[in-house]
Amino acid sequence: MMKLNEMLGIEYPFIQGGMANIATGEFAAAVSNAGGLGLIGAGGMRTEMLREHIRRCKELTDKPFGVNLMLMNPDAPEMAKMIVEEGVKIVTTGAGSPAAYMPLWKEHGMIVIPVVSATALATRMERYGADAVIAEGTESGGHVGEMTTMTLVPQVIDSVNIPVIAAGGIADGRGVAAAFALGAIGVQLGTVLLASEECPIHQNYKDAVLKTKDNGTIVTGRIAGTPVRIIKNVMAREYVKREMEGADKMELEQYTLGSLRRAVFDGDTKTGSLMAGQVAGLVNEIRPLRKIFEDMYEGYRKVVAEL
Ligand code: TUI
Repeated sequence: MMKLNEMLGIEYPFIQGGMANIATGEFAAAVSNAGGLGLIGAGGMRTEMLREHIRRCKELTDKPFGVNLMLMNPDAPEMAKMIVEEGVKIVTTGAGSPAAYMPLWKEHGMIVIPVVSATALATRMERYGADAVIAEGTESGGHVGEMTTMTLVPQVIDSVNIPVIAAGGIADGRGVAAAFALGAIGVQLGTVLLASEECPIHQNYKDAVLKTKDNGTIVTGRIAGTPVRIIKNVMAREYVKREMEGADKMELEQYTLGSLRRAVFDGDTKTGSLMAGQVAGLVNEIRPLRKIFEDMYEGYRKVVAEL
C-alpha cells in the first residue's frame, strides 16, 4: 500500500486540517518544519491575502506544504486559479465539491486530496482524478457531516481505489493506530494542533480547548444545512436561537465566520465560535508541534507492538 509520507515527501503520516482563520502561512510552515504536512487555510481569506500567506510560507519552509481551499468561500473560484500561478503543489478541499477545479489542478500535476464526509463524494472525486481522499467523521471540529470516523473510513476505503486518510477524533497514538487498523494511510489533525505552542489562536481559545470535556462540544446549524461543531458557550445557544427564528443560511454563515474571528483573534470565549472536535476532552496540554507529532507516532508504535 502507498505510504502517505512517501506520497507527500513528509516525515510523519500526519496532515494538518484546514482550520479557517487559524492556519496562516506561518503556522503551515511550522507544521511542515515539524515533520507533518502544513496547509494554509483559505477559509476566511480573500484571494490576495491567501497569495501573501503562500509566499510567506515558502519563505519559512523548504518542506512540502499545501493549501486547504474552503469551497464555501466566495473567492474559491479565483483562488483555485491563483494557487496554480503560485506553484502550490498540494491542495486539500472542504465544505463542497472541487470537481470544477480538478481538471486545471491535475493538468498542472498538483496532488489533490478532497475532504469527504460520505462515500458518494469520495467515488466522484476518484473519477475526477483525486490522488487520495480524507474521510472526515462527525467527531471533527468545524463543518461536519453525519457519519462517524469509525463507520466512514472503512466504507470510503471499500468504495474507492485511491488511498484514504482518516480524520475526526484523532489526537493520540491510539487514534492513529485505530485509523491504520481501519485501513487509512495517514491521519488529518486539527483539534490537537490548536493546543500547540505555535498555533496563532488567542490564549483563551487554547485554554478553552484544554478545559473542554468529552461532551463539551455541540453542532450548530444542522437545520440551516451548515452543521458546525464548536465548544458549547453563549454563542452556541444564540446561534441555535437564531436558527429557530428562521435566520437564512447566508446570515448564519456570516454569523459563524464573524464569531470564529472573535474567538481566534480576540479570545472571546463567550460570543466567539470556538471550533473544536469531540477529541478536545483528550487534549490536556500545550506542546510544541514537534513534540505532538513525536508523542503521537511513538504512542502509535507502542499500541501496535502491544496488539
Ligand atoms: O470543511 C470542513 N470543515 C470546516 S470548513 C469551516 S469554515 C466554515 N465556517 C462557517 C460555516 C461553514 C464553514 C470550518 N470547518 N471539513 C471538510 C468537510 N467537507 N466536512 C464536510 C464536508 C463536505 C460536506 C458536503 C464536503 C462536501 C459536501 O458536499 C459536496 C457535494 O456537493 O456533494
